[in-house]
Amino acid sequence: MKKLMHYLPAVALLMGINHLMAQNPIIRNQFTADPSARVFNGRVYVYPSHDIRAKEGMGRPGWFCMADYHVFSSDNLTEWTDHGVIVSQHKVPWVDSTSYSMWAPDCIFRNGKYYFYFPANSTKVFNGRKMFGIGVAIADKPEGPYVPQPEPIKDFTGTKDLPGIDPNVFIDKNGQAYLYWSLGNIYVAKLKDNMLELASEPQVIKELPAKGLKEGPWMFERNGIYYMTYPHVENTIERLEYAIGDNPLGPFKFTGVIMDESPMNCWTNHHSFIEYNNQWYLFYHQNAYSPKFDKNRAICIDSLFFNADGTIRKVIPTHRGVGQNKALQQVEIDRYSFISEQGTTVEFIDTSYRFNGWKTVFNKKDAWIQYDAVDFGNKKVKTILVNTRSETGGSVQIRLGSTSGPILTEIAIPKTNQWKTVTAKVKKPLPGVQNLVVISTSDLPVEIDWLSFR
Ligand code: FUB
Repeated sequence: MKKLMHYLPAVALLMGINHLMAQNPIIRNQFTADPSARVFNGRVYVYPSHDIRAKEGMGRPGWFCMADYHVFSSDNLTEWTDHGVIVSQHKVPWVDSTSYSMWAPDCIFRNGKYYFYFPANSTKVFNGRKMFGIGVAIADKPEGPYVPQPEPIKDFTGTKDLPGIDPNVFIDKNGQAYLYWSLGNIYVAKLKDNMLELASEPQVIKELPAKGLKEGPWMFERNGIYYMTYPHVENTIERLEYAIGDNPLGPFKFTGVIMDESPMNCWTNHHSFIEYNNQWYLFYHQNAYSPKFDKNRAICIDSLFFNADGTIRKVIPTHRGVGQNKALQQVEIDRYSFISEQGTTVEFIDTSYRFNGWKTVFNKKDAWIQYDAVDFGNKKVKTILVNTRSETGGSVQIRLGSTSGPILTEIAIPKTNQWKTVTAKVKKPLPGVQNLVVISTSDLPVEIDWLSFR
């Protein structure tokens, strides 16, 4: 069974099935990091880095290891399509194809073309270290195929490669494009209309906190305010901060923290913002599938809100993430909205293959977990399916809305060492979008992987 689960993603890809369900993390069959999200033609596209497990001979041991980029898209932020590899270190002429250094990218649309910007090590040296250059690959469609330019972006003299990582491109309302990047600090320069050459001398964005690494810039404009947002090491690891100004080149004023340091101690964070269907979202990463090695990360989304004065309300990372979960699909309650203080834990199903996800473990009577926004549509469901395991047997109750909401069903969980899908009748037909609460009704330990409705 375990072996089969290992191969399922590969089998699915071979069969052309590459739709991924999601809460947080949103991509659940591979490591992803540094999400740059864009809305193109009414659809959300995410261009992340692609962390992989390093093996002998693959770059620097114990460090980031990235050989290529995938792009993912969705129209509901819940179901994601993996469009596969769009750029690989083996197919860009200037990239050192042994470096596994394809770090945080970005993509932007201009004059009928999609420009994908990515940093990677070239074979050159800068300040005594392997040099990071910034490349561009161009496509007619957001998902590619992308054709890499033969050379990385040059500096303003046009003679030397521009050193830098974490490119981010912003096009202002007047059509002027700007390239932001980092190299300890954050830099900006105007781009020519061809999107491939600098149109101004690079300048450092000086007004950001002087101490501590700053990287991963993401610029956006809202209601005339220009937001320079970036991860910064204020203490020991990165947190997301922002500064505002009234011009893409600044000056900016440090304004606040968007997201605190990772509760999982992931040293990096890296983010982007989109507004989609009248809601703002923050894309970021954590090390959810790799708690002990924070160079294997996983991208997440949470909703983001502005105050009336344009300041950003701090975003608390959640498991539930965003979007509705269709009731006929699997509802992974371990990606909960709320959880009881005692008696409920969330654990990996298989620590030797963490992409199998998590399970909810109830150990106490009245322990509960709440999962919000399950969409029943017009379907009058009659049955609930619960994928469960319990060495003792036990029982759970499903309620609507809250721990004291109407009881939908009570389920006897049989004694079983193996995962088993148990079914029960649902008492009331459920229209629309509902919040579900699962409550243990005995002190006997019960594990639940997912539930679903028919
Ligand atoms: O993913 C590699 C590097 O880690 C990125 O370029 C940085 O922004 C940080 O997330």
